Amino acid sequence: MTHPRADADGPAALSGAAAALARAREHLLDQQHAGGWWQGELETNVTMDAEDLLLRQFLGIRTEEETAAAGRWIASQQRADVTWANFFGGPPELSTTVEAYVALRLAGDSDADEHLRRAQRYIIAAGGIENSRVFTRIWLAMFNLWPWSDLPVMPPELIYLSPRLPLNIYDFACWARQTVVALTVVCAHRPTHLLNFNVEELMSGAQPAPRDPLTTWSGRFKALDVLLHKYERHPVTFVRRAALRRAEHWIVQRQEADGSWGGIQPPWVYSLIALRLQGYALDHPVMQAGIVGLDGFTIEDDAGRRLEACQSPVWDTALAVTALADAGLSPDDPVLRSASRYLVGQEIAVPGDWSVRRPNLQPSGWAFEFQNDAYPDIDDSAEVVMALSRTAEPTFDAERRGLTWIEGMQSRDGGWAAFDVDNVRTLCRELPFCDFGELIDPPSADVTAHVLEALAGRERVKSSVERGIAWLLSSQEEDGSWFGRWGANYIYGTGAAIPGLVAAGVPTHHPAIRRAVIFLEQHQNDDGGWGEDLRSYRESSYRGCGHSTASQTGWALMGMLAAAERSASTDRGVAYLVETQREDGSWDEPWFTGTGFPGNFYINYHLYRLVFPLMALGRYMKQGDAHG
Ligand code: R01
Repeated sequence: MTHPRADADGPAALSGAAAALARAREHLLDQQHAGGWWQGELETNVTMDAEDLLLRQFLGIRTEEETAAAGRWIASQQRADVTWANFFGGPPELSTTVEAYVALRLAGDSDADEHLRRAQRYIIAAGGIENSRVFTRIWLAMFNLWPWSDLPVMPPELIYLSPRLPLNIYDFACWARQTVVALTVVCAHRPTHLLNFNVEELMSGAQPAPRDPLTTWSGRFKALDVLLHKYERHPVTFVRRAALRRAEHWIVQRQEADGSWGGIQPPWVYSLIALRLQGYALDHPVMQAGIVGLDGFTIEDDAGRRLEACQSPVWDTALAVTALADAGLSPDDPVLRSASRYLVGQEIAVPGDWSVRRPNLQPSGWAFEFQNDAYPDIDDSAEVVMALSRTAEPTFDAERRGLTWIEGMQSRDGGWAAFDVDNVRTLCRELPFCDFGELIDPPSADVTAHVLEALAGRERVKSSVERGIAWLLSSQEEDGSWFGRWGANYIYGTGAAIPGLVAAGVPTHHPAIRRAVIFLEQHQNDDGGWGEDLRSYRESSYRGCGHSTASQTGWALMGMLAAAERSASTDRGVAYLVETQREDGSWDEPWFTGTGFPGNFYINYHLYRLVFPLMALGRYMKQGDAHG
């Protein structure tokens, strides 16, 4: 089969686009599961696989077979520069490399092996274990490879802080909250399991950085940490025991039906360890469900054994429905109907942690994952409601409940965050314990834009939409773009904001929309595509710049098309998609275009390379038809 070549403009571009669209549509249709859903692999980094081996070692359930398969995968991810990174093409990551190194030692590799000796040299040059993140050092401490006394203290008594007080657990974003509560239990127990090797060779001897002055929060918390260390030597035992029991119950109450916690790996593994330390036997039903559940997040193929940090069937299904509807499937098509029934069945009917701030709001909403009731998120809920409205299934009641929940989850400032309202207290970030990822969940442009799009054209409370529009307009960047919190990066934010604003009634000639179009046009690559390097989260010179990818080209095109932009630029963008499409109808995309935490945790959603180009091609074709 040959690729039809699209000319830069005119009917040839349209016919090339039509053929590409048909091929992509077939490919996506082929991937639907019998239950009506789609699920693309969710690729992150090898800390998942290293920590899985360490978890199994800790629980005493590690098998030779699993170890060998995980070891093969981890070794296959070591790059030519002997380090491990957190994303394709990314810089060496010290903590990830330390964890991969320890896992390979566990898998039987010797510190004298060439690949580990060279990794060791990098680790030392990068500051050694001393310079690695707190999580990494906690894992090492659990195996007596790092002193517990050299870790910041996070006491389980934290669970007693009232939701009104700063630093209470509900000030943390849900992903950090579940991780932190479990880790306070682990750290209170200070377990030390012995291994038959040590990693002295990874110590650089570096001294900790000097404390910040007491005029800063970070300095004050470090001073407090010194006091907490003294307390840890003689914690008042009945208070400590009661706090541990309370944290234990808090954890147990939040286990999901699939055995996970929050459907994500970090709280899952730390909760299992915490409960084991609280005396839960391996055959306790909670432990059993948790351990067996991990199998559902494990992928085993020729490349080895690896774990997904989380799974995205609800998200992928909503996006697939929208893409197929854009690609011309009839609302009545059985494919869309079965997907719609799947999504309706996933609606959440019970309160969750979000209810702490919204006690009177009726439960509804959708989560990212198969079996996650405690943490519906606003982004998924918006995408699901939009998908449901594209099918002929009678889903009006679910849509209405979902929209009411979404509306009720608007933050005070008018924007929408992923999981919570008004989760904006930045103080958490200053805790010495919390050197990982993002700690809070403030409103973001991408989620707010998706919500505006979902609310558009419905009988809604007008003030809610107007405040959302105002929030989005005020968060536009100087250069006309929007920051992408959950996708990389300004191309994702801008590709979401324009359709959201336009759907909400902002005219396409509005100056904000014009500036956004100019941003996109100015960042189109010579090959016609768009791409944005993840370094854009740290260095402004990378904003909107990077190797073209299919998903990012899709986002940019959807932004342009929503702005009613039919120009040489959109034609060239479509031609890029046509020319780079694989014969099987999908696209290659080794680059990570999903964001977990800006700056250090990224996701390659394997379905993104297909659904977003398909949406863009579908919308392009529709506009072509409309223009005759
Ligand atoms: C993690 C971690 O592994 C992780 C995994 C997944 C997420 C959160 C929200 C959504 C839903 C998807 C994934 N949408 C808002 C996004 C849509 C694209 C977050 C984190 C790593 C370290 C720690 C995630 Br600490 C905690 C969790």
